[in-house]
Amino acid sequence: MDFSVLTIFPDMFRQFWEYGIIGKAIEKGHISAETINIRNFAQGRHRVTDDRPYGGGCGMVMKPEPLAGAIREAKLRSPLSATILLTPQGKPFNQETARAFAEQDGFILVCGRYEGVDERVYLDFVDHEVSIGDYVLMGGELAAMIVVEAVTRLIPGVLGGEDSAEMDSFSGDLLEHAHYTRPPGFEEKAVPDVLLSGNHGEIEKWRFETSVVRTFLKRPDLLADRELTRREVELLKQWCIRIEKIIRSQSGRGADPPSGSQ
Ligand code: 6GU
Repeated sequence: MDFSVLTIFPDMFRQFWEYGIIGKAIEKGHISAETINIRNFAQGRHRVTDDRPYGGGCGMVMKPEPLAGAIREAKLRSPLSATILLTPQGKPFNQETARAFAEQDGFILVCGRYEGVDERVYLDFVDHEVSIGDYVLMGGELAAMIVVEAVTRLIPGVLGGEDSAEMDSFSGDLLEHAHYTRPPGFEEKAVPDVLLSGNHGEIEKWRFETSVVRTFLKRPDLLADRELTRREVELLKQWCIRIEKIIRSQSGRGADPPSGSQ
């Protein structure tokens, strides 16, 4: 997988490419990474990369020539890579996108800055627009790092444990189960007995249960948006029965709200 990042702030990526698992992935040849400075493709003594918008208004626009030059250079080096513009107007990036991206040859990640890039670059040089969420950043650099991380960890061999990527939050459309490590007691809170029991069947059951319940409590939308497995439905039913029992045993209790309140 080849990543080329096009940015006017290449220094932001220096540490990023060296850091932890990304650094190892480069060392082991799972990914290649290069940062191309858009400014190197700008003209004139000052190598200006932005200009005022036609039609007026505030903010600046990224000039088309330096961007086009940088993209052409990146494409020469990695002809099979798709060109992605990081922008809040893009398609929302999620785990499904990350999985699809992990199957590709490579990406040229164009980091926009200022109010945006000249429309002609977008029309002629960009294959996909990607956003990392519904909020506005000052540029695409952090978004590009997020895409690189999410995709790289899915490439076979990048993570240590064979199944560590598979077991993560979202891989199975459920949030991950609760985790504990030593010490067994921490500030009066103990590790659940089942995890110390050595009973792998019971541990798996407990993990599945915490996984489904957490998903229900924290991200009910993840359950509502897909077909549940029989096991998941069964588990939620059991919880419903338990909750109903509590409600029934308590229904005679509790003060009525004051009259007039909603
Ligand atoms: Cl990809 N870029 C910028 N500038 N802002 C964003 C974004 C990207 N995704 C969400 N907000």
